[in-house]
Amino acid sequence: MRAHRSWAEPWKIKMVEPIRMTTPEERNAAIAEAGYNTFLLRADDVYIDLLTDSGTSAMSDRQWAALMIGDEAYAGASSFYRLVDAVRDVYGYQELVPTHQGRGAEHILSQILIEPGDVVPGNMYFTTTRFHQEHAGGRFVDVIVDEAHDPYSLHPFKGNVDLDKLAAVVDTYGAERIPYVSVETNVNMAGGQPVSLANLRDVYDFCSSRGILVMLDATRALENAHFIKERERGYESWTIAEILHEITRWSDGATVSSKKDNLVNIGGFLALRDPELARRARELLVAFEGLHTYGGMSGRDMEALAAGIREMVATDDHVRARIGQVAYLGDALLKMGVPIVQPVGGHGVFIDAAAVLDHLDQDVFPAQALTAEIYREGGVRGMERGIVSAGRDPVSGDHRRPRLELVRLAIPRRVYTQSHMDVVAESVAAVAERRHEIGGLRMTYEPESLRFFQARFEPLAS
Ligand code: P71
Repeated sequence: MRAHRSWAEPWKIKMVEPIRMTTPEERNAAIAEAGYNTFLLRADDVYIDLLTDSGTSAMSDRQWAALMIGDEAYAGASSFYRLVDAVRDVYGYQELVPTHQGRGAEHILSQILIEPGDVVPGNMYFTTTRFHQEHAGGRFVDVIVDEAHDPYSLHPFKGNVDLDKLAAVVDTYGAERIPYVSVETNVNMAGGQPVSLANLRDVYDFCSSRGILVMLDATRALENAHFIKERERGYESWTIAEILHEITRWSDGATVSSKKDNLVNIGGFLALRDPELARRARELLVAFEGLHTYGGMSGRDMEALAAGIREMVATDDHVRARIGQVAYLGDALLKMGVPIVQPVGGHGVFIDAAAVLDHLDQDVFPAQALTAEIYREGGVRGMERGIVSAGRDPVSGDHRRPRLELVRLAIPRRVYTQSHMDVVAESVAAVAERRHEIGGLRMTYEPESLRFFQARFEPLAS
């Protein structure tokens, strides 16, 4: 048997949705109108939409069929119980607190566990996660391995927690000021980089012996499981379903945005082991999200979600093809000489904007400028993941200056073909070729929090 057989997606296409290529003039006008922020573009003006892999997946025929049997009872819908069963079977958590999406779960978790003055260590920040930790009066402290901040380190598990950094945080603040450690699987802001099972186990041992909880952000745990199977010794012959169980085993609970791995367009949940913590979460849930048996989702949302959770682990080929497509785009860009975060991660390709636009200072928003240019070139929509996303320090009010200044091209699941990926690579390469003509931006409108969503910019006079 050959070592590297070629592979293809384990599905075929039954329904298509037309997309339209715009003219350069239309795109110039659209991006100016959007204040050079791709979040403010109309989707109709986008040709290939790689803004996010969140809520943009194509559902299967089974999931669409599941929508039809959604139970819309206000309380105790059968769809809710099917979701509870799916989460128990696939993730192994007994207590399910459904939410409208991931940030709803982060809000509830932060409110039940964080007291003002607390510190929450985590393996790199995520925007909404950190927002809710700060909103509850806590402070996030980054304890990810140094390699995560280096776009070119080939460390196989750049999402790992640095145990020495974690121990130093516990020494400084004391275990009683640390309600939990927040561990994200396949770390988004690092480029979709995995955590190893050995590291998850070490973190859990360290924390549980000090009375500190471990809460996963298991939003992309499936994609993390794929990398464990490929890269961590001892797991080559495990199924993805088995590895996923092993990931969640080393935790006390998890927040999940179901808009990613779970193959639905909306939904999320908080899952816990401790029934008492779950009781407190449900108390808040009814005020902020909805009754504890729907939490912001309709019956059909929960039904499609339950089906998506089972489907994502039904065959290992699903996640292999998904990550294979991401790797295909990454390889194409590398061949064309575009600097990207390596190893290529799970949900998208991250372009090193600081390297492409090395003539620009971080204060003139190189990743924001490059994202806008990539849209102007080929109608491809990406997202800034650099200084704009990092926001300002709540105490000093200065820009936080992340070491990674990236453009993310996130790939929706089961939506685009290999030819779309070729077009994306060609567009990015064309922009990289004329990189010296690309100037910086000035921020003309800055929201107070989560500014990247709605900030507006204009080109600096060159
Ligand atoms: C992504 C998103 C969606 C997003 C969120 C904020 C800014 C821009 C785009 C959402 C995540 C995520 C992780 C690891 C929690 C959430 C929030 N990601 N954790 O990557 O990646 O979930 O969107 O369902 O509320 O485009 P939510």
